[in-house]
Amino acid sequence: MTLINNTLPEVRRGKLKSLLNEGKTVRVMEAHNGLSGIVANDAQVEGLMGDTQVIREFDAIWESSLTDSASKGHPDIEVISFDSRLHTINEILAVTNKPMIVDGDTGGDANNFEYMVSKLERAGVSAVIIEDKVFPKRNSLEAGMQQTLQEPQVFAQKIRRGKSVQATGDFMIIARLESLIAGKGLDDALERARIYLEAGVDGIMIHSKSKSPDEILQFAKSYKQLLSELNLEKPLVCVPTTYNNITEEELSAAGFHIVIYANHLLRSAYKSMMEVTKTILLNQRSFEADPLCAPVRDIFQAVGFLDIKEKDQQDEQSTNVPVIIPAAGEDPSLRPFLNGKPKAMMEIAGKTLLDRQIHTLNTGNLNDITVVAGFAHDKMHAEGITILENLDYKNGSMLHSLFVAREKMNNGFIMLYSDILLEDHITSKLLDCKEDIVLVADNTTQYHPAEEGKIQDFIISKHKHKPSRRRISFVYENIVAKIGNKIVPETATHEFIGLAKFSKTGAEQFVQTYQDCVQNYQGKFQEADDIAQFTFTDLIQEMIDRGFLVHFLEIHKGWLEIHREEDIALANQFL
Ligand code: SPV
Ligand code: MG
Repeated sequence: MTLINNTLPEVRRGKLKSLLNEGKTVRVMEAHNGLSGIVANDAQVEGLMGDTQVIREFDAIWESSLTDSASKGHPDIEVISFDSRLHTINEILAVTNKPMIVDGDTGGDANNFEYMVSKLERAGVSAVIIEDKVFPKRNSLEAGMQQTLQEPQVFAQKIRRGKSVQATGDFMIIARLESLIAGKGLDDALERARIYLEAGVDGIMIHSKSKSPDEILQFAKSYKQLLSELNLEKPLVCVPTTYNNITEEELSAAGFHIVIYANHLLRSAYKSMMEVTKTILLNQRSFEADPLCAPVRDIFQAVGFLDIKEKDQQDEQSTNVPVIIPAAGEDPSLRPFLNGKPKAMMEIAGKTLLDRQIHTLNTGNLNDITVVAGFAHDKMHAEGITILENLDYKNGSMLHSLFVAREKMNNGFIMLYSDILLEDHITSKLLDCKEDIVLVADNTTQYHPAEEGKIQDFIISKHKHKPSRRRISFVYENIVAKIGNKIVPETATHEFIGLAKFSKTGAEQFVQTYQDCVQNYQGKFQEADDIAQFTFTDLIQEMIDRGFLVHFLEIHKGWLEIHREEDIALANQFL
């Protein structure tokens, strides 16, 4: 259980009324257990409206009878006991802090309903909605289902009894009209609305299973008149499951105050579970299903396990992520300057390239550094690092050198190309990134043409930050869509600078994909003419193609690649 969202019943209960009093159209998402409660509670999109930062999220949680029953494998016919429902309700309340509206079905008889109101209010629930059908009700969405409505006066008495046991002014009892579901028409719905309002109900929900919103819009119009006739202000609720083309804005304009997305988390979870089970059955392993699943770490994050880990590790410096520098290849273009030494040993302003890299990494508390040497490996040296050897460096790419340090990848790692000089702030920004795979990417390519004759690892980002016609332009995650050195420079949004971070999960995904490619593929692979020479960027592209998320950390300058004679001059001057 995550304690982040924990709140007391008395703090939560009145939140729904407050939102309605503020004039907000309350957006509600269904939940059917603790985890879906966390999703409904915490889901957010961020954006900009003009210059103002906007966060959009759900305002409240719907504890649905359909999804609570279905998640227990039962039909929605009031066969799940109220105690069992209450157990789910408490499970969700324990890990959320937004107001909850409970689907009370018919509420049972008036005595049952009194207990329901009392227990829900005590738990911190903000509202219960009961429907005017006869117990045991049938779910409203299935066409051709026999639906029996309760006598309106009997239902009104149940409302009065519920209101009479309420202990605070915070709690709301909302009556749900099933006239349209039962084919009784608009007049019946309006007549019932009048009777329930006169009985003291706190709001009305009009339900419909029509594909078109016309009937509920018509009802909303008449409801406004009814309220002004009765001199009342009571919120109107809708559940746009079947008529889902209409927007919240349109519903709000029509007079609705609460919009409930009643079953979407359960339906999406079910669809995904079916897809994953079939994928595993077809492949007789789970590898192919992995991109369809959230990384275990995301679940850990959601339920607060990572907070526990952080607390457990408070005294430990978690910054000691291993760094692997593959430095085995020879760079023929710089041969005249190297005197037979590896490029990492080239002196720049009186210090070797490698020593400069080590200094930058140590400044960021990164002290576990492994260099993979190959060409002139006996000439590779530096204080306080591990040197491994890839003696077969001529027959593979830098990726194969990286995998010589496979042992260092187990708990996550950073990879740094051996010919990159960095400003210190870049590594600390990278360490702050929480995503599983993060490449550091320079956006200078968007402003300057690519340099003639230089091989560059280009990136095309998934979201191009194009000016949008929407009123709110959303802040997109930095996700890599394409990577490689054969990308047409004009289409690139960024350049990969040769620095990347992998979390434990990211490293597992990276290693598994590498091993699968090496074992099962032959010939041309991504941009490589032969899988034997496939590169780091080829492997990253393969992971993207398989559905893994690769993020990038955007930077603008602050790094230098030593690849040509003029780079050395520039670095000497710079340092
Ligand atoms: C529920 O979510 O359980 C509801 C809404 O009552 S509906 O399924 O549309 O009847
Ligand atoms: Mg229901």
